[in-house]
Amino acid sequence: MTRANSITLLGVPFDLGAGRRGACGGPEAIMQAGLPEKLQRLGIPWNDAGLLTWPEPQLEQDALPLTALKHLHDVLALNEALHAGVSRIVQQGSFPLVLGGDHSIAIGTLAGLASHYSRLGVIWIDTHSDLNTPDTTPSGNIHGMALAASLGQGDERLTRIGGFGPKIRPEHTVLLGVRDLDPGEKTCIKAQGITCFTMHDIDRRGMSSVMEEAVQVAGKGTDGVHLSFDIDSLDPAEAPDTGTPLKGGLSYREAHLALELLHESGIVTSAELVEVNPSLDTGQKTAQLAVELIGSLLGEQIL
Ligand code: 4U7
Ligand code: MN
Ligand code: MN
Ligand code: MN
Repeated sequence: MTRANSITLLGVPFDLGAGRRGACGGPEAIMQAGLPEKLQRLGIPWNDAGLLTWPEPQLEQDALPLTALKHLHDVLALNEALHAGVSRIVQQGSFPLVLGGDHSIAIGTLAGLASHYSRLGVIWIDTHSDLNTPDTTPSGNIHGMALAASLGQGDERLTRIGGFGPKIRPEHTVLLGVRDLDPGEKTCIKAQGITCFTMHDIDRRGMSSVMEEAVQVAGKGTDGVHLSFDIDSLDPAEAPDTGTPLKGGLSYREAHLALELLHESGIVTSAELVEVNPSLDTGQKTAQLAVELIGSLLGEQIL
């Protein structure tokens, strides 16, 4: 929480960017799991902007072939509204903490932020890189394209949410926790020169060293840094309730350390936590984890 006088929570109950339904229940599950009490205990001034609402899309979904950009019109309508919602929070001098929802909502979050920060750094903690475009996507699910769209790659309707784009630049973008890339995503990371710390890098170097470099890359020459945290970056043993779980993820302790180090760095000016899917029915475990991780990001300490 740098430069902000408070935190503002904004829930985004949206899941049409994902292949599986259910992440729309994420914001309520995270609140129910005790986020208000956590913020209270930390003594951080906070507001609740509630759950975002957005207009029904103008075009019928079935006017589009359900192949390369699934539910495009819903994703567009949601992200235009989210752009405005996040922009308003920054305008008020508050720190936006966006609760998803699937990761396609990052397009609107970044649009709202980039309308205030002209050189925004991004730390994207995720199993995946979300760098697909309509030409490379194996699924057509837009949550797998959110980072690409924000960098200006792919369908123009997605890259120009808020009426402008790109929102961020590859040299200020850091991926961390990556362990599943599609062929087009690998090409994109190399071609664009995006800094990418895979699970292999974290195993070899340790989270502390990797995060130190991530903070340098995202923080150098930028006027704000956004954390986009996909809960599927954790190992499914810790975070089972998510749409695309994959073994070999961050441990509970690595994830906490990452967020503690980000807090210590003092560079983070906004955050979102996405892909908690409570409908997958393993109780509250994943939502509780989300609350604990947010605590670390906001400065909760052992001693
Ligand atoms: B998430 C995937 F093919 N790459 O594009 C795709 F493996 O927001 C997964 O990171 C995307 O959870 C996952 O559909 C998107 C797939
Ligand atoms: Mn993601
Ligand atoms: Mn993911
Ligand atoms: Mn996922």
